Amino acid sequence: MSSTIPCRICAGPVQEFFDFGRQPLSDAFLPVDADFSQEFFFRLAVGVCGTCGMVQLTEEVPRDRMFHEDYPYFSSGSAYMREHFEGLAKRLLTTELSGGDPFVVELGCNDGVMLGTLADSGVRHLGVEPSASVAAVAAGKGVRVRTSFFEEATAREILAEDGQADVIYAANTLCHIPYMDSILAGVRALLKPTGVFVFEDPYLGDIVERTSFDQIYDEHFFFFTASSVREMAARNGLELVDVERLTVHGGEVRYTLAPAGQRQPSEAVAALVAEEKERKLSDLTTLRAFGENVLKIRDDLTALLTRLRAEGKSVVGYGATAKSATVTNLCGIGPELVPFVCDTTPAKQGRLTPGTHIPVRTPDAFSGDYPDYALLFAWNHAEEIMANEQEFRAAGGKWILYVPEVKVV
Ligand code: DWN
Ligand code: SAH
Ligand code: ZN
Repeated sequence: MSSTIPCRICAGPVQEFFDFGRQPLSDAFLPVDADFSQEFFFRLAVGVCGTCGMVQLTEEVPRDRMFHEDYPYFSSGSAYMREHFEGLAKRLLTTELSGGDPFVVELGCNDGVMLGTLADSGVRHLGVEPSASVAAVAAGKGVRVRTSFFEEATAREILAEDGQADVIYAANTLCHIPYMDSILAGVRALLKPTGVFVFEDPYLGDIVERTSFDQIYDEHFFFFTASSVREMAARNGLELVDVERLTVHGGEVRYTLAPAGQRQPSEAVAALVAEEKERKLSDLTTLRAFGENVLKIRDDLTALLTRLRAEGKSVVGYGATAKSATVTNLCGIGPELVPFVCDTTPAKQGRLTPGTHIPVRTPDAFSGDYPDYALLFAWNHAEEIMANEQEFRAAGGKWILYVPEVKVV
């Protein structure tokens, strides 16, 4: 626990503060006849850099193991998220993309949930998306997409073909990329001097406040704060010029970076940096206390599920999220406690959850014969899901939540 590894941003010493132990790839849903002895595991642990304050994983999973032609997360699966991205696209059209012949590049455009709106409005755009499964869906929506990983070389190729961009955008993608030097060099090369790099990702401030520890899994390498992003930008010729807190995915921040010296940083930047300092957000004591809270949730959740099983109650999982891999594997929740998880994604249905091998079934399996309890793994979509599942409540069903603490509602 006490050894340090070099920070992926500044090479300073990263001190580990929580070890989740052996974990599988969060989106590697297995066929029922898979050879389990071949399943890939790694040690999931998080640390904080003593120099730049960036919170990050201490072990890196090779990117091709996670993002490939079978990647099963399709962003358009939530109506609420579709609205969120449509709203942003429309806002960009009246702001950063309102000049003559604007050009926008999105990293990790997935199934075109955001770019679809911009494509419909005829804006020059390009999505860069390594996972062919989701990129194909984007292309089907009329989105121009390039099936590759964004990095410096990709940026230079795009620059040669399309010229500089007014906006480079990434949602829930930048935090997935350990090789940040290459990304930011690419952004610098591809962005117009007047352009902006906008990205939104889960916010460490919310993760710590709500103990939403399941945001920590293989794909999420960095856990940003305004302070660490400001530092990261400054080391790479960029400047953090705006921050906006978002409620999606349990709490995120949308960061706006511009080439250094081009734009005046907003007051929101200084305010959020000051708040983080006041909270001692990146201090080891704060982060170790977060770790203690994680252990409490683990113990409470396993105790609750064990008691419900002893009482003969039925419990079903709701939403085969990537996040749930961390929960089920940390708590040791397998099919004996939760016999199946329902999920709307065809690519996950009929498969088994990574590491814990819980069958994933269609939502019909849930509504056909309501269980006594539903363990809400997709807690970040609680509002949308609970609104759609009012019959479950009417039938006497109860939801189990574990963020910010274990409770039955
Ligand atoms: O960062 C990431 C986020 C954006 O998406 C990726 N690394 C992977 C993925 O994480 P996740 O799987 O934890 O995301 P969600 O959005 O919480 O996943 C929701 C899951 O629940 C999907 O599999 C779809 C499913 N679902 C459902 O069955 N019924 C979702 C909704 C809204 C529903 O009503
Ligand atoms: N923007 C979507 C997708 C998030 S999932 C949303 O907010 O819902 C993360 C996505 O990042 C995946 O589709 C994955 O294939 C993609 N990704 C991972 N590494 C990438 C890289 N180097 N360049 C571009 N996309 C990448
Ligand atoms: Zn650092």
